Amino acid sequence: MGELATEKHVQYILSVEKRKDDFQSVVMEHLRMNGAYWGLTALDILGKLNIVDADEVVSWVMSCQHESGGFAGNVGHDPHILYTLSAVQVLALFDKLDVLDVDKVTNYVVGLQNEDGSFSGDIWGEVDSRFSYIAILCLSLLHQLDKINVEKAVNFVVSCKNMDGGFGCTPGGESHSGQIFCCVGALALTGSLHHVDKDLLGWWLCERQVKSGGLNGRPEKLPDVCYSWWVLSSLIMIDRVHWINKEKLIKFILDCQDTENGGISDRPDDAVDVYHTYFGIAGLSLLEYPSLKAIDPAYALPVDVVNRIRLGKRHAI
Ligand code: GRG
Ligand code: ZN
Repeated sequence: MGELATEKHVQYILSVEKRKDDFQSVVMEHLRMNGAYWGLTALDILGKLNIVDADEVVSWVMSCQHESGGFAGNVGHDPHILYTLSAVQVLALFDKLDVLDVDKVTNYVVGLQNEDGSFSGDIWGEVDSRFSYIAILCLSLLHQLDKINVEKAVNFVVSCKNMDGGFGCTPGGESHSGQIFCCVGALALTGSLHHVDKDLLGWWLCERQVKSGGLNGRPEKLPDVCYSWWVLSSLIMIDRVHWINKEKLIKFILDCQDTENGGISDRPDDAVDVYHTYFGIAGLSLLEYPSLKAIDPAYALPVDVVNRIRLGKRHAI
């Protein structure tokens, strides 16, 4: 089995950050805040975050904030809860949460909660269990979870649960590993995992492993490196990760590397991108691959960053 091409991946991530005019960057321009979270968290797991100029990143992040308190995917774009979480996560990586006007960001997130406890993604109102997770994580990182109606938020997430043990994007929506991650994460962060049938969901999730060792997102679908995050983190949160074959999954992820130019793709021999590079490295971290920082499955941030934030709260009290 090959090894993780750490140095190549570091160079690849740095090159993606710098390239502003190629096709992928143009298409991804509105997602740049997400890209920053993926790339920078990957670098941190690899132990290489210090290569990046923190002040430059922090000032770019802050230039994406709106009057409403929410953050956009890039300068001049509209705010969305997705990018607001990525902005908070990036600041957390650099230990720079203190540059935030916490009340302003909190008010933006609080304002997106609906009467039934669900969350909209922005002023246009689309509702999705993804946004419940994002709101809960964002406020947890800011120690402001008590500002929303947590009980109603949890009830909405539970209402997205299906007979197969999985979760969908809204009540009645088909179970999908990405939504399962969000719902299980939201329940973990609010101390509500008793709502999950761990054996039933664990069974559904471990059936996502296919012959090649990779994981798919739903029955009958192709395996994809990003599910090494969505599925694996969910299995860890419900304590059933020993139900999959870890060695085979490690091999699948390593087989998706571009060992010449760096980066990881969704499947062996496909083109690499920063999203799959991050989720491949994060997946390997969850699998306890050597020399990687541990990542927290619910916060989707390195464990040392999460501990620093938790400790900060204890000092504040
Ligand atoms: C902080 C890690 C983190 C996440 C923030 C945005 C978000 C919260 C979660 C997204 C969860 C999600 C829905 C992930 C799935 C993404 C994905 C690969 C969708 C593809 O779905 P299909 O149907 O592909 O196109 P399949 O694999 O089913 O064929
Ligand atoms: Zn994918």
